[in-house]
Parts: sequence; structure tokens; C-alpha cells
Amino acid sequence: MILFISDLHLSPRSPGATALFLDFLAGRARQARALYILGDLFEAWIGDDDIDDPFNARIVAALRQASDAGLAIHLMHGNRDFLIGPAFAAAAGIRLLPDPYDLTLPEWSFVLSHGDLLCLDDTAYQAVRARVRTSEWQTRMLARPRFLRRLIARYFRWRSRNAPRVAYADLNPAATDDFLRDHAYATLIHGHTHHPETHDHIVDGIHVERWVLADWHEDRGECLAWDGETLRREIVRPENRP
Ligand SMILES: [Mn+2]
Repeated sequence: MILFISDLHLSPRSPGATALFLDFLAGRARQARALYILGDLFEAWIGDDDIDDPFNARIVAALRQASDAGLAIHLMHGNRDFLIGPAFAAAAGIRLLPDPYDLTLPEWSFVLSHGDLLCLDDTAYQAVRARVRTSEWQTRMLARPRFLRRLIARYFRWRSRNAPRVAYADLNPAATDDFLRDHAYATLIHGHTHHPETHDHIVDGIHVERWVLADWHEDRGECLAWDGETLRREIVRPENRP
């Protein structure tokens, strides 16, 4: 069994969602052999030197415990936590994945992504994305003192909450078709848009599925479970506590 989750947006300000995730990691996830977290595990990540923050330390310890118990945890960057680096991966016992990532299993082929790289219609966002993903920008950012990075992260969260936005940008259809073609018509699993749905694409006459993961809330999370034959959605609720 392989599980996929995305967009947990963990933060000290969402204790319910954090508890739900920690329970999931200690319970349901232990029945799987691998867990793929497809970005935005954290609402914000200001650098691996912040691992000693008490909230972050709790999450790292829980990941480490699950990993030590035999769960292979893979993590992809989202647009909120793209500063997660090798020190975090080593402390948490997880593996960082590139975006996109081709997951080729004996039974089926998947391609995993956070999803934001295909939201090309949001040109303002894509401009910011291109800038903050350069090593120059990241080196400069990580050299700033932590309090300043916290302020900057808070400002970005405030700005994204208050941005005048007609609708949450969705994936660009033509770019998505090209992407699916480039990835040999593998089943695409992604998050980011917070619009959980299973889409059918016909690319070059081939039927390709695109599964969009839901984001997590105080009382509800979601995972996709692959048992070697079928992919299905599972709701994660507080009452499912082991
Ligand atoms: Mn995102």
C-alpha cells in the first residue's frame, strides 16, 4: 500500500490539523510501506535552521518515528515550504523528491507534482515562483536572521490571504496535456489547487487520469491509497484515531 497526501499547511495556528496529521502518521500511515507528501506540508518554512522551533521539532520527531518504524516517507516541495532542505530531510528521516517525479511501479506509472508549475495562467505567481526558486535568491534569504525571515513569511501569508483574486488559478489545459505527453501518459497526482477531483484527459487519443488531492483542515484530511490495483480516496477524520 502506498499513500499520497498534500497541502497539510501545518502551523501552530492550526492545532486540529496538526493533531490529525500526527495521528495519521502514527496510525493509518503505518499500514502502508510508503508515504508521498506532495508539497505544502508546512504553511511556511523559513529554513532548516528553524528545526529547533518547538512546533517544527514535534513534526520532525513524528516523521522520524514513522520512518524509523519502516515507513518510507518522500517529500516534495510546495510553494509554501520550498526552503525545506537536506538538514530537514536528514533529521526527519525522509527523502526529498524533485518536482515533477516519475513514480514507476511494477503495476502502474504515476507522475507526482505539487501542481503549481502548471498553473501558468497566474502570471504574477509564476514570476514570483521563478525568482524564489533560484539559488541566488535562496542563499540571500537564508542568510537573513530568523526573525526577519519570520516577518517576511508572515507578510507573504497576509498578502496571499488578501490578494484580490478572481478565482484560485487552476492548471493550464494545454500545458497539462503537454506535461502528460512528456510523462508517457502516466496517472498524474497533484495538490496545490485545493480542488479535489478526478479529471479525465484524452491526450493523443489516450485516456489519462489526473487526481487532485484535497487540502487538510482541522476536522478533515484526505489521502489517496494505491493498493497495487486501484487508487481510491480515503477521508481522514479525528474519530479514526487508532
Ligand atoms: Mn500549494
